[in-house]
Amino acid sequence: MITGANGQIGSVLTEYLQGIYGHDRVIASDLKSPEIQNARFEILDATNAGALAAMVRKYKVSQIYHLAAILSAKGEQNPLETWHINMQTYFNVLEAARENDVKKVFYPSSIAVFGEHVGAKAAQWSYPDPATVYGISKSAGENWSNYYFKRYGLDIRSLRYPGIVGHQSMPGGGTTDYAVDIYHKAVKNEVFECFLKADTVLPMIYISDAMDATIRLMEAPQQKITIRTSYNLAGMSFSPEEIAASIRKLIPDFSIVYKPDFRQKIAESWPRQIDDEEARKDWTWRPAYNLDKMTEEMISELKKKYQTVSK
Ligand code: NAD
Ligand code: AKB
Repeated sequence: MITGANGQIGSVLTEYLQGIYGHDRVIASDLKSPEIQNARFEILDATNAGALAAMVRKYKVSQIYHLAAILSAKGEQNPLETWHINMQTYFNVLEAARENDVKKVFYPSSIAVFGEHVGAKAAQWSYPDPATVYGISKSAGENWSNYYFKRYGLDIRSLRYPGIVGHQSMPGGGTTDYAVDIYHKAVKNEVFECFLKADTVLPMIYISDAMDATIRLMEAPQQKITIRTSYNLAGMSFSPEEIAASIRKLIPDFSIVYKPDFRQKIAESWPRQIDDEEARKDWTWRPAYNLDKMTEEMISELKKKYQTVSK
């Protein structure tokens, strides 16, 4: 069962899980039906504990991928509502899992748990001092994951995703969203207005690598999972001027203008690099994509998508 399945990650993860477990064994859920329905789907507001638990019982759910959340930039518009949604939905998942014999839970954390005192490169055990309500909620969620594992033996596994870049879906209100939007503008031959400064380096990951890491983590034998808060995960790091240069290798006329807004401050509170040594060691993870390889695939896939749309 997936909560928040219509989002940037959920719409892709649903297909990955269908490929592994079978189309009918994956139950996607979100606040409203998706525009294109490719899965067994239920409308579910995950803040509703009774409805969530009823769905777990109805389908005899064995694994929950809890993606529903409000992300960093959108979260700052309404901090208390963001805290409520991010925490209440997770408590409902944890309790439904504990009471209904759910075997595994996946909790997506974020590089947003780190703050300005961490420095340029975040180690696994760097102190989390998040600057956003989103980061505070993710850090709290990590500690609750560890608590439910230790207290109740619930097998919860978690990754601190960097900004995810993919061609299949649009991002939903984060600070790293620009790194998806930029490719859409480039392929449409439009000027890209960037909300971060040219040299703002952030950790990012290509969607295929993010999915690979998620599945590797979830399929690893229990004894290989040594971290029950959340694993650091790294793909690549780049700035807006570096991604623009990578795009120009394929679309030489591409142009970008910089108009930093409130998201600049959020970006500056995050580390530029992530050390994911523990993930690499525990469940043999390696990213396959660097910036140029990701750019090639993004541009080629988006060109196909926009050609199909214009036909
Ligand atoms: P998204 O914003 O694209 O999707 C989130 C989905 O959650 C949306 O479809 C939304 O309708 C749904 N949702 C919101 N409130 C809900 C509720 N009360 N009940 C049910 N559904 C609700 O986010 P995403 O990028 O797909 O991220 C998924 C998860 O991964 C989130 O927990 C996010 O914090 C985490 N994450 C994402 C990234 C990234 O770069 N995309 C990076 C780090 C962590
Ligand atoms: C965001 O920018 O909020 C997300 C994240 C890194 O958690 N993409």
